[in-house]
Amino acid sequence: MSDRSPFETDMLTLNRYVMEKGRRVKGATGELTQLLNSMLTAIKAISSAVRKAGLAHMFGIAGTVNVTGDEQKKLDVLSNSLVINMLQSSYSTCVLVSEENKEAIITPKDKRGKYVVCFDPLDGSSNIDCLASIGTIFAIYKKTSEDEPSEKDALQPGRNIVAAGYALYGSATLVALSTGQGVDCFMLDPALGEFILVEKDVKIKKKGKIYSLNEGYAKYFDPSVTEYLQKKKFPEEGVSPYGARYVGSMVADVHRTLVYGGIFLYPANQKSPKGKLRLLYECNPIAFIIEQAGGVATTGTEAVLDVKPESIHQRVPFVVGSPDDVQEYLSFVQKHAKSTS
Ligand code: AMP
Ligand code: P6P
Repeated sequence: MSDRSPFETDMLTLNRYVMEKGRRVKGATGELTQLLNSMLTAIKAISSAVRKAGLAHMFGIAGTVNVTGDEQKKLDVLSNSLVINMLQSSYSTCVLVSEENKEAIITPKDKRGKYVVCFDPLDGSSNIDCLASIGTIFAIYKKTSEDEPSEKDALQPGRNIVAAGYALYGSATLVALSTGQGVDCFMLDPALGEFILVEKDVKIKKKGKIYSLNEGYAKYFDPSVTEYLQKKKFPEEGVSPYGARYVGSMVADVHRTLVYGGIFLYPANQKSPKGKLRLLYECNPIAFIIEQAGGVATTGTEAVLDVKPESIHQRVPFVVGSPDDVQEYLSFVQKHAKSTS
């Protein structure tokens, strides 16, 4: 009889892993476990749809736009309804905020639970038709007020996150998940239809060799960003320049940063003074994961997780990655702030 703990068996599925973690929490009712497993079922269904999209004529636009004016692709619409239906039927949610819905979605009274979920059902949609990697991002909070559920329940700083994660639909389908005790990664085995634990307590490198941002906006960058990039491309004698990588799907760029180290930037620029990425369902969940992996996530002026949200689709400048790389970037921001004050 093996004396290895259940956590050490190789074939540890994500559902079992989540269940066993929940059972170790004194007084847990199982509601979060139910919610996480429902989210993972939605991710499996999205993964299946993404892999079949070409054959099922799911490419191409749905002929609608979302709240922030992004053209909605058919897979966007399908993914969004999959997540909403799975989460509401988990009897664990009261408020949902989706990138695809202008208003917060209030769970019907007879299905309500204590959790608020903010999610981007299919991030990187512009990459769908060219088969580049795309992802799903989510963050889970506890409702804190006694009032009737409303979008105000979602306006919590990322520090309040109970659990967050992302799915990456790349050469394989991967889930990175944290419930506050580090980051664990799971790979979908399509033959089994199960996510299998592939790496526990993932930690980001202290410093990397890759920078990642859309240099098409170089004309509009703040001087601090321009100067930082100059240093990465033309370092002092004897230091190798950084490599540049940019997929244009944040989940793919962030996961590469988690695995290889380095820095991902979507800073403010003259065209987008608040940057492009949304705080509640893109930046906060990713910042939570990266901080749990020992990295840093900043708006340039404060930690992302400390931002007090004012609206559910608010954007923030977003720079995340290896601690030494993000701190070096911040040194340029501070230098320019001093010179302009
Ligand atoms: P619950 O009663 O199931 O909603 O759980 C109450 C709290 O216990 C959650 O908000 C978490 O902080 C913790 N917890 C419950 N289940 C899990 C789990 N599967 N993994 C990690 N933490 C959990
Ligand atoms: P740009 C995808 O639409 C997304 O929201 C993120 O996944 C990605 O990082 C960013 O936008 C890409 O934006 O302006 O570089 O095309």
